[in-house]
Amino acid sequence: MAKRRLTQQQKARIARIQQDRRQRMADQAEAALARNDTGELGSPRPGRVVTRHGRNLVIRDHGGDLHHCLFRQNLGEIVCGDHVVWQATGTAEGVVTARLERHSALTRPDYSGRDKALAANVTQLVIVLAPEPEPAGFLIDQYLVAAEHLGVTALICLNKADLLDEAAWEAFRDRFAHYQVIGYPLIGVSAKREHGLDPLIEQLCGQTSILVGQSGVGKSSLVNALIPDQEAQVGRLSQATGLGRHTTSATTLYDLPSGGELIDSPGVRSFRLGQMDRATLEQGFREFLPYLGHCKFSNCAHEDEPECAVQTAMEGGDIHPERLASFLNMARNLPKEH
Ligand SMILES: Nc1nc2c(ncn2[C@@H]2O[C@H](COP(=O)(O)OP(=O)(O)O)[C@@H](O)[C@H]2O)c(=O)[nH]1
Ligand SMILES: [Mg+2]
Ligand SMILES: [Zn+2]
Repeated sequence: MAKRRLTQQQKARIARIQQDRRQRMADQAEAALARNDTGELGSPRPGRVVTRHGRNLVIRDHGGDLHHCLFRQNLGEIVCGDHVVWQATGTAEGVVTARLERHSALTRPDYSGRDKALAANVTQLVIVLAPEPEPAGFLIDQYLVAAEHLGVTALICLNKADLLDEAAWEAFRDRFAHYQVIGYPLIGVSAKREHGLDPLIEQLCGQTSILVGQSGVGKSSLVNALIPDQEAQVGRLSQATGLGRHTTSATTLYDLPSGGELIDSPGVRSFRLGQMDRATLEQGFREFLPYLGHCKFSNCAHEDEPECAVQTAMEGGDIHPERLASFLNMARNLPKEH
């Protein structure tokens, strides 16, 4: 598709239309909430946030039915994946009256640099890598530290197997084999050819997963391959809200046909490690755990101190040199401790 250049005038017009639409939806939400103040509410029911658009939520009940709900600002941020309590109203919209505790929250910086929740109750990060674009330095370890910090499982998906011949693919895979040794599954696929997806589908079963990785590695292509009925699911969502299909650009929880859920989020590209201290960073390297606290110096930086248990483990082959290099690199970038 040829990229059409929009004139300033056209851009302004589009911005105005979008602003009007947002305002209209906010007004509708306010009006509905006002009606509910005087009306009868149904009994409280549990639900899961499938997607959110402004103050509008699509809530899935335990039976799998979708409900258009609104929420008041005093409940705080409510995001895709949150577990909530909602109540039916006389009108088409329900009202969310409570947000349940989150087990995990993926965050990203907002326009002012503050961390803002992107998706809640994710249980697994799928780190997607490909031969092209070449995997960036320490990114994989940053995602793994984030996963450990969040308390969620992680697996590594190597995509674009079709780009390489067998020997080259084996060589590419070998570069990451040490992750499998420390318990992170390594799964090779081709999203384009839809090859090798079964072991991945198996790992996604029973989890709420989100795909992370550099731009261009094939996350969107994988989502398409894994959720063949994505269009139909989106159709049901826009029907439930009456908000139209522009809701599809929002972070959305999809059902996987063989079980499990996949969150597709345009914001995930700016997902980042939150602020953390040195101890938390150390805990993020799971194979370091048996050695922590065994160095000669209690404040050992694991760089070149004598009798460093981590360095010794590396020399003995129990810690991969690249992982230690990653750790040292990330440790140098920590904010200074006082
Ligand atoms: N050869 C090949 N190309 C792929 C594969 N998966 C994705 N691509 C291509 O890689 C590019 C980026 O894919 P996309 O899904 O948009 O990546 P994203 O930025 O991570 O969402 C597109 O041109 C895709 O067609 C694959 O398995 N094999
Ligand atoms: Mg994409
Ligand atoms: Zn040490």
